[in-house]
Amino acid sequence: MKLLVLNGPNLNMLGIREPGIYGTESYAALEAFVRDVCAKNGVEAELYQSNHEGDLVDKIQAALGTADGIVINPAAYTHTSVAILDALKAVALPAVEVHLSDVSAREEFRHISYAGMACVKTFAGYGFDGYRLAIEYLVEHYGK
Ligand code: CA2
Repeated sequence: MKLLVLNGPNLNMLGIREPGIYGTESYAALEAFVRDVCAKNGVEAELYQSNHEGDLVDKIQAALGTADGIVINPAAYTHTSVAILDALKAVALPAVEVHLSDVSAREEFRHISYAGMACVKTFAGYGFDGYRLAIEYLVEHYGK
């Protein structure tokens, strides 16, 4: 199984600020964690982080025909981006939404998720482990 693991804006800043919300570990540590989970599950993974909405849309489109599923933390674009929602709908691959923090317990504007409307599942508030839950969910339900 091939998965695209996408991370949105500012997640490259992990561990640098706001450790109370996002933890103390770096983005490189998150990548290492995701690669380890994928290896343990026999998954081939492409990891990509961008601070730009169009880049994320391009990457989602490129997954069509090359990936079997998508794990996505759209970060702030979660709450604003109809373009990412439309891209996920367009490729129609099984996608799982991940958030490090429990967005439902934070500001009201974080309660809406456009991307989530095109996702089969959401894991929020589990830190890095949310990515493991998302990968294992896709393997269990869509693996081959
Ligand atoms: O909880 C999550 O994973 C979020 O997707 C993270 C986004 C936020 O806008 C979403 O509402 C929830 C923010 C990512 C920014 O990450 C930072 C990391 C270190 C320092 C500052 C921001």
